[in-house]
Amino acid sequence: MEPISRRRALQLGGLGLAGVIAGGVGLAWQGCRGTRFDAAVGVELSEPSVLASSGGELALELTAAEGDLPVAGGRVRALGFNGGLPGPTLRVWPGDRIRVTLRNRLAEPTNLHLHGLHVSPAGNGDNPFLRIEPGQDFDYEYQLLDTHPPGAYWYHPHHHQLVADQIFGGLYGAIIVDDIDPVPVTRERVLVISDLTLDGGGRIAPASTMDRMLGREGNLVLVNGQLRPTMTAAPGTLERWRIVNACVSRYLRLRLDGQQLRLLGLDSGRFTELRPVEEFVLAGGNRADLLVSTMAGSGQLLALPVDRGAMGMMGRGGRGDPSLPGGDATGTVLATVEVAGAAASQPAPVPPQPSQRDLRRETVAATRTFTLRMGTAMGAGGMRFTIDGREYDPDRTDHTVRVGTVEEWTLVNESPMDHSLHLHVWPMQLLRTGGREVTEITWQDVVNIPTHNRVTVRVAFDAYPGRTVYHCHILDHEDLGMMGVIEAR
Ligand SMILES: [Cu+2]
Repeated sequence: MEPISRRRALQLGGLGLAGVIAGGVGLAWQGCRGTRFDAAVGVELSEPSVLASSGGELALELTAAEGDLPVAGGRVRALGFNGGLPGPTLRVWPGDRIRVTLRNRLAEPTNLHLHGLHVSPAGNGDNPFLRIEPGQDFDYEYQLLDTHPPGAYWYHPHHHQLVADQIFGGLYGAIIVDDIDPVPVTRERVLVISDLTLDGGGRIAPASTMDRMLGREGNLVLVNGQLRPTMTAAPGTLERWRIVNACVSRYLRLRLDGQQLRLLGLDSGRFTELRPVEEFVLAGGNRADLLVSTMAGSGQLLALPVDRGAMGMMGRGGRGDPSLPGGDATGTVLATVEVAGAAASQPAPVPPQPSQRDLRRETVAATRTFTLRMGTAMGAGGMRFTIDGREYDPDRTDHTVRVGTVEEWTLVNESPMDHSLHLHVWPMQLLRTGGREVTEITWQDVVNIPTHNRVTVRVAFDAYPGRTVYHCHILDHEDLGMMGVIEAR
């Protein structure tokens, strides 16, 4: 059977499950693996296994390998950590030491990045320059500060030019840094949201040049590797959902009608005040710490379309082409929520949260501007993805900052589509985005920079001398060169 085109895949994605089953993908899937997608839909949500620290340490092995992994109720030839997609959830406390033996059983080099953790980038820490060859093992070690912010983080490979393929293939997992002062809830869930595209043989489809330029979006959006699972609860409970956007490029505009949603935090740490929301957007790499107050009824967790401005890049003018990422109007059902039965007893109210550090009150030692652009490459026939006019070079240090200082950065997007900026090791406090002042204290480690717009952030380089990277978290763009090197001294 012929592989379906990207356009066709996107159309199928826009039609949702019914379209997939009626279309080429579902039939091919059925023919090759004897499984249909709809057999898996509605199954209760399962969560990755949990590896928790004890006595101040979490020691584990992560084996990256290809295999026939359980995905969407069937078996898919994919990549996984320890045979799972997602890999195990790591649970640690502030002050813990994490020791990971990474075993590379892939056919290509890889490495490991702990996304969002405020840990050293040096040596065998969160070092994106390491290259672990096929068949090799490597011992990573990460020491968390006692003051490390609680929250949801995640891990994934970070070997330049292989990042998007290896994450699209299935290599990711969640990390939870637990709260010293716990939030009283009825239950917690970890929701790792990822997307992938299967070819006619039930394998992960390769990305085309156009996929990479737009930022590939898979035609199946999964929660913990499941397709449209169900979550059940009694009314009157309080659930805490840790949501990770592990998609390579897709932005998630999440909405769940019929339930009361409040954001406890985004990326790392917690807001001083809970933020009631009807919907919120997670760019690739962002995480939400969400409180759900359950109310009787059934509803759907939706990923609504996000216009990343890909159209402008296509030179077609205007937005909303349904054949392009985010162009469909219907969105995708990620999960069903069924709240029924006798009302449960309410947990104690959420206690007031300590104030987060506010860099707006602090002295700025230096200001910098980072400009993200796309341009036509001479002779190469492709598109260049640059920061400050340069493509990534691991041997070049683009910026040097002083440990112990606060800086103000202006992130400028001079291209016809949205990009994001992810800074390793040090989170960023948002000051202004798209001309709008951010009044509440908001810390993120991935920040969206809208097309032809700018964002101002402040960064506290309070610890950790060493070299690391900043890059667009549309990971196809990172692999195409939209990344730079920063050294803290
Ligand atoms: Cu980008």
